[in-house]
Amino acid sequence: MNIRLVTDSSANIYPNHTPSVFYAPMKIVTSVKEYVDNDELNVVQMLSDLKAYKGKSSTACPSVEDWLNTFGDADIVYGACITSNLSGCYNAAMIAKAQYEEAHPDRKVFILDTLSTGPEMQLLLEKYDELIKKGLSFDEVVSGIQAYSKKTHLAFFLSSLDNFAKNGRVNPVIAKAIGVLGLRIVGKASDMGTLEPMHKVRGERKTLNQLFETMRLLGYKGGKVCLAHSYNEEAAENFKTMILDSYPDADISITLNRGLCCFYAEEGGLLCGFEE
Ligand code: X90
Repeated sequence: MNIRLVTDSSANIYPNHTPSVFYAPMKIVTSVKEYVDNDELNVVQMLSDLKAYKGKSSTACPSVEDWLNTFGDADIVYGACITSNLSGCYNAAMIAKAQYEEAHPDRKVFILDTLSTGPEMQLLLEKYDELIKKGLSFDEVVSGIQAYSKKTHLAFFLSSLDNFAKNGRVNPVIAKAIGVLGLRIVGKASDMGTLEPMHKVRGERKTLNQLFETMRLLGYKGGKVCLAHSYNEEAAENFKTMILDSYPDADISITLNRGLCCFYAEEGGLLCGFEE
């Protein structure tokens, strides 16, 4: 039985990722160039291009065909998608699922709308792998992942909401009120799968404290954590140390955001996916 895990590039999957995951790339688009968020993308170059570029920029989700490519010829496909409340990604994946199952009636696809993104998706993909390795049936894996996804969360800090506002993915009035130089926004993915800003903070120490406080409020008690930063390894390491001070046994990993998350989380941002 050929089983595949699939996701989109907002889950920050790199070559040789364990477990093995196939991903459909998002796109970052300007009037002069289209950046495909795949293994060939030079994110540093893209960010520096975008800094110099004064025009409009936006993003686009993978096409149905991109999704079908990730399915390959698997008998069973399990997927995790960025929140359907901010992207058409889930919708495209569900069309791909319908086409795939119609063309191959003996094959099955399940796509989870994670109502989140980035490192929370990474946790979900790792859980899928665990459930598959237990030898569970399709229905058992599906109910297992649905139960687990109710116990995982995403908290973050960002240094700007500009790209969210410009792309109509957060209220521009809120974005403007927050867009003061030097301030960071600490927030969470809401239960609806939207961005919920919660606090404005100045200074790294205060930011990390507020982020930790937010995690605790959401029920964090020492479970697994995935951190994903936009070229801010230092904050990620400091935050890891802060969590370990309170929970020495916590399993904490750190990854670098790929193109899509770097575009929205902007340079310096940190995303934190964790178990309750
Ligand atoms: O379809 C598309 O064009 C992609 C749109 C993606 C929009 C959201 C990207 C989020 C990246 C930023 C911080 C966390 C926000 C959490 C909200 C659920 C990560």
